[in-house]
Amino acid sequence: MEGYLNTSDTICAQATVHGSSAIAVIRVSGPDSIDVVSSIFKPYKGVTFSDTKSHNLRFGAIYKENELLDEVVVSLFRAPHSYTGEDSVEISCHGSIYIQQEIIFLLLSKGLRMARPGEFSQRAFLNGKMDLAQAEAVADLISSETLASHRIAIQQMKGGFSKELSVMRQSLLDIVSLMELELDFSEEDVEFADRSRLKELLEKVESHISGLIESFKLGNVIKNGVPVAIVGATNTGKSTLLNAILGEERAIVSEIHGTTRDFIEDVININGVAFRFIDTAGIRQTKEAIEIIGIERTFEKIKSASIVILLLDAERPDGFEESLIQLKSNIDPSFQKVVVLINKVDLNYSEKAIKEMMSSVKSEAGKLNLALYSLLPVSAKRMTHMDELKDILSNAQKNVSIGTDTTLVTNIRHYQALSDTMDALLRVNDGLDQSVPTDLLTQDIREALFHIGEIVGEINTEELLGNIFSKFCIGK
Ligand SMILES: Nc1nc2c(ncn2[C@@H]2O[C@H](COP(=O)(O)OP(=O)(O)OP(=O)(O)O)[C@@H](O)[C@H]2O)c(=O)[nH]1
Ligand SMILES: [Mg+2]
Repeated sequence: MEGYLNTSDTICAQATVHGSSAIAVIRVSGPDSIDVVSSIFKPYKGVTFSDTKSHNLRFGAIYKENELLDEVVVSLFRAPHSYTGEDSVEISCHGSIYIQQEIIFLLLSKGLRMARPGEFSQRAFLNGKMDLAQAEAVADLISSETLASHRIAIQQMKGGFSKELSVMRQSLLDIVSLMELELDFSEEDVEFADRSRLKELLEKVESHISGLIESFKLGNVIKNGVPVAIVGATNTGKSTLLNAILGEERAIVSEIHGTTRDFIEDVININGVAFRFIDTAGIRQTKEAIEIIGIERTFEKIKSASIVILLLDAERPDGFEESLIQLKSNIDPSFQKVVVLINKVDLNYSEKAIKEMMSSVKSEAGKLNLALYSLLPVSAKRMTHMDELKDILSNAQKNVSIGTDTTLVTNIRHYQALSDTMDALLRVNDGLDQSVPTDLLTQDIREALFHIGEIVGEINTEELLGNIFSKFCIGK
């Protein structure tokens, strides 16, 4: 991670994906950007490149040993009015792999250095163009694949989250400065800060922070996909269902019981929300060591799912009860929804027979006091009712369709820092109740401030920065 705080040299990297494309962009940033690009690029008309005004485009040629390498368009941004806050240049060349490589080689031969992953954004952070939470949102924005995750990232990148944090930070600073004033006058035994007023202010901040901590559940789900576990006895058609939903042969299907040993997962987008489907090992009594591990994992996957799809086999109605009992004892109805599917109804069942199966499931669930979000007969093999199933899932996650100004915490680092902030504030709360001396209380508030500061990067270490920015792609 060495050198993550060093911004004195000039870096370059390809900003577009590797491989051939119509156009590719090569990015250069740092004090020598303009001089170095001037030495390899000649505009066709007008002033030399180094005399170009900021935010202008120039059309011209790049030569390699007097041979035309490419005709390119080059944009120039002078410090501090650029993404990184430094002098920056972007070369748009034709996207052949050869041209891209040769331009990079030319730049390196003039003394530039290849950028590390995320180094452009990291420089933007170090030059005060954005805070750490915003810089992290840039990475989230690039990797967001659904409307919901896009919205969260945009909101955070525009500074919505940072603003909320700064309001809370200010409240805490107000509180702590009142208390510290009190300490200065401690001999005179005055209380500038009315204790009940302090408590009120603290509680306001606490409820805000606990809201943000709570939002992580949803935020995480949006970022990584709503986890949907497909569970049931062996051979009920779980893997067939996964394949039907994904529209590809992702999991092995066979008539042998216990085919799926380890869970398999994949993400698809349903109405703008990512769902992560997890096919699990079928549940049955077994002595087979590997299968036992697989079944243990099934139970773990049930625990972390937002939605659990229980698959029942129409051919084996005698197994319905046991499956429902097992499910009931493994879910938490306060946050998990259960969708029960009766599978294989393509096997010549009359409508009456299907209805009977449905009502028997309903009555079993009723006896167990197990709330079913939905109950649906399907054929995974024939892919019937798949659109209906997707609508059911989509509705079950309605609250995931978030507005444009909602703040959701999606980053585990932020979640951790908020939890640490909360712990410190709760200590202050207890301290106020127990009339703990003011200087100890202020210490805990200072600690809370420290953890909030960690999120936006007011407190940073080289190691932390290296850790965050190394997860970016090169060129960003
Ligand atoms: N007729 C019919 N057969 C199905 C249907 N869905 C699955 N099957 C068959 O049922 C058998 C088991 O399917 P799988 O998808 O492997 O079942 P599973 O639940 O993943 O089984 P395990 O991984 O062993 O727990 C296969 O022979 C499938 O072709 C269906 O809707 N109709
Ligand atoms: Mg399977």
